[in-house]
Amino acid sequence: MTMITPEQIARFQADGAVHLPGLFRDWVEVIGEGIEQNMAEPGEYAAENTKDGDSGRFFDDYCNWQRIPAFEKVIRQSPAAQAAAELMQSTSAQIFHDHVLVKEPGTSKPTPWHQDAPYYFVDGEQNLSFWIPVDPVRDSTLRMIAGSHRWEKMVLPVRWLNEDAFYAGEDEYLPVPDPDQNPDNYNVLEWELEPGDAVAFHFKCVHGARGNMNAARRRALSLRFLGDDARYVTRPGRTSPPFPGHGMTDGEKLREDWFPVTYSSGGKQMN
Ligand SMILES: O=C(O)CCC(=O)C(=O)O
Repeated sequence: MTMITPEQIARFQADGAVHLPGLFRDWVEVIGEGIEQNMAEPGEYAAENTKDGDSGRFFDDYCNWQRIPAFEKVIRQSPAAQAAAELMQSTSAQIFHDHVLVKEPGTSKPTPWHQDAPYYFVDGEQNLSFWIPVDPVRDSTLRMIAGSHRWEKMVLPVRWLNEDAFYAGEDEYLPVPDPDQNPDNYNVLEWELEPGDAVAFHFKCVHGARGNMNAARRRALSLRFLGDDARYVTRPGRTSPPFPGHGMTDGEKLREDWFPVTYSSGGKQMN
């Protein structure tokens, strides 16, 4: 049985992003548990993304699914992997990593506009992230530039805290766009979301988010998947996440002992 409609696949392929109402409806509690465990026991990459003068708290952390059972359960047992394969038009889905992003009430810090692809050592067109909130989300929702996954050049990746360049060689990249200053130049997609909805988006789709100046938390889990054509590619510096000691070289498929294939269209979820 398919999980995703032909219309949703067409939207994802055309815009680089699509809203999937209720896809993780039955997983909100489990994801919420995982986020709480992650925040209580942060990993080595956990970061606080506010500086002096910013209000609130913007916490993020990634690559914890092997030690947080709730995340492993969502990755292996929820609709995520099959839905990812269908949207990517791939015969398989391989987990790349989990990413927790929490903006506490009154957080002024926006998430800078960026593409995920340049931070990653992954090349190819079959990839996606699901951004899954476990709180109702209104103006602090994810914002996507429709069609940016087809731009010829990648956008300069920046560090979230100071917004300075992530790699040397700035000229290789497009400058970071500012759709709010130039609204006529960009088609920005954004959706009000309920807990358990998801936005699926391509690694090259430019996205960002406002701060969370509301009275309620904005907790989200991103799950990132790779399809058949994903290959290792060297970037100009240490990637994010870095996965030290991975030992892969250009053109290789990502090693399955670190990045398991969790769905294959031989029909099944592979636990
Ligand atoms: O949660 C956010 O504010 C940003 C999320 C994001 O950039 C991502 O999931 O790739």
